[in-house]
Amino acid sequence: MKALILNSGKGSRMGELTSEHPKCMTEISASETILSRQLAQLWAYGIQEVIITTGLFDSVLVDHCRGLHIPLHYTFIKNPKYESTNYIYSIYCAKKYLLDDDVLLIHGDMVFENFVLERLLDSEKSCMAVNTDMPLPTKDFKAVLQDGRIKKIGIEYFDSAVAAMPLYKLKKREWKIWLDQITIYCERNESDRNCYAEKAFNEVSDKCALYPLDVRNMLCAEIDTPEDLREVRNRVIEADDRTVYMSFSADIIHSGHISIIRKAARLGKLTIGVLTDEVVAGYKRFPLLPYEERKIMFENIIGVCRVVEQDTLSYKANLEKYRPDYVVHGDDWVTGFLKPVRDEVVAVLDTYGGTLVEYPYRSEQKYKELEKRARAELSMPDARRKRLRRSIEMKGMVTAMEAHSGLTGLLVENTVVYQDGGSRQFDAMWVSSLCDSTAKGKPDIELVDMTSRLRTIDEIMDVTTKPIIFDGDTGGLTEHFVYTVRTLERMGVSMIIIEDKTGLKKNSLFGTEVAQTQDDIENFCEKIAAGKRAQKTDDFMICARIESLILEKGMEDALTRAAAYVQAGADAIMIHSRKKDPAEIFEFLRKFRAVNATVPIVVVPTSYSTVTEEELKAHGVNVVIYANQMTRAGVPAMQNAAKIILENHRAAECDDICMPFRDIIHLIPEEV
Ligand code: SPV
Ligand code: MG
Repeated sequence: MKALILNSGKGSRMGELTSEHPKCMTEISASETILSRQLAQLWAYGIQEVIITTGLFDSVLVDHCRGLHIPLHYTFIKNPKYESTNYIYSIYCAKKYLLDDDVLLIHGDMVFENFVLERLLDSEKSCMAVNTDMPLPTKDFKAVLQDGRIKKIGIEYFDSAVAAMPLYKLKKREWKIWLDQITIYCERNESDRNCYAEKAFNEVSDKCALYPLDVRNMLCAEIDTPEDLREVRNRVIEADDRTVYMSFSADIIHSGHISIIRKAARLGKLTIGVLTDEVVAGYKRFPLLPYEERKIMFENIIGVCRVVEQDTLSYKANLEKYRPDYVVHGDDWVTGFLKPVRDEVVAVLDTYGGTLVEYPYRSEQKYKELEKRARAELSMPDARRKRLRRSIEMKGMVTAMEAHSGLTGLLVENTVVYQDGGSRQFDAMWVSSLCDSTAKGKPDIELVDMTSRLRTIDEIMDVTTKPIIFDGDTGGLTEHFVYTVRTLERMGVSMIIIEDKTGLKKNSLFGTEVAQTQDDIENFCEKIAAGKRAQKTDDFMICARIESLILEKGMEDALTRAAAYVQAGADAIMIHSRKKDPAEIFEFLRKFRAVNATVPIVVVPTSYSTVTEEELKAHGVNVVIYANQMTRAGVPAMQNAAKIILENHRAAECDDICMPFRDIIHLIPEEV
């Protein structure tokens, strides 16, 4: 793509202003002339070849260009007959430099904003800038439209016409047709060299497909008179004050981000909304870098004027606060889960006349690789282990879902719901003794040994990145427990929960229906303290689970134990209940929080399942564990499929309740 700028005219309507230099050297701001602005814009948009036709003040213009130190490649063509010819002849003089390439044809007195240039350059077709919002000018160009194409250009057309500006992008094919006609004009007789080049176009417009590009309220104007100059100067100030907003969750910056930031920055002063850690973790994955680091990273990218916090997936609050002229985004959100967010952006921009600019989304393999590496990093023991503590600090309350295999782990890892313009996913995984045992067809009585339990964890870790909370049953003998702590910590598990029971452990949901013995406080405290002494990092958490309510030992006992376990070094307390309503849990929370505001509290609302996360959070809960729903949902579904096949002597009848095989395959990520 070459740019052709026509500057042979004398600009006599400008009066004094063009007495010593050509019109294109008129200052439109303290630091810019019409020409210097055009050239800087061309350079910013990657154009390297510029052909400038000159006339009067030829050398002044050449010196001006050279003095700008913009590294463009210039060809200056002086129209020797600038006094007696029009720019049709200047184009003819430059013809040999204009063959076999797309051409951006610009009149030397055109002032436009970057977005106009960008839209011209992005156009797949040959086009001319028009303005359908502008009243038809009496003296300037109009374009006659027919079937969506431009049929005639001239100052004399008013019917079916729109205001048009001499700023064109001409694809090679159309340009050749027009240029050939210009050549015919200039070679046949002297008088045909003194008309607008558009006259030649009008004769070949049937063959030369030229489309209007509507610039509407954007700055795109010619300067013919001192009055035009005054108006354009004001509009330049306005255009240069335009603001742009983008939002980012990225923690690894790659060339795709830089490229879209560069494009956005050309449209105006760019503000970047960096999504908070909580939002990123909710809709994508846990960020490798915390918000503060990501903020600094974006602040240091050239073209970024300001970085602000965006604390929801929704842009609404920030758009209303900053009222950017443009919001820039990839076009990947036109469909999919971000569509509601996009729709809201469009609606908010509409309220004050802002514009959404979307660029084609580039999902290149190398970017996918980076994302895979980020996920691999999150799955590493050190990174994974510490993330539970960080998530609790960050969100106040986190949720964990049961997983007992690689597949259920993947479901907990990847299930996301999009709700009310936001998104939700589980923060962690719970490796339940009940479900791990059930998956192996064994009772939940500490029969499945630690080697097997660790194998389950390993299977889950192999395919996931989320933090793991391990159900350690009673923790076994203190002498054994210390080894379990070390092993789990080394593997990258974040928390072990041990319950204050002793002897043959039975599942808590049996309550007092079976014989169960609660450990004495002293013994259990010693186990906790030994575990804390054994661990090597500060990240790993030992949570003491209180069974007093399950075993109907009373609230006082539960609270006494909680205080003692915290004193012994427990990093968190789990309070369990098998009541249908959360009253006793709420009572415990109220009383415990009255004396201890900080130690995290874990709950397992299996029997009192109507309670909401919001209610639990309001009562001071920090971790909510959904302890067995994967297993309980899976078993009847599998049982049903087995029965249907037995009843029908074939599988067809159960196809409807089965996931298509294609979808099952997609659940499992493949290494490439
Ligand atoms: C488990 O999931 O194994 C638990 C929680 O320990 S509960 O089944 O409620 O006891
Ligand atoms: Mg258990």
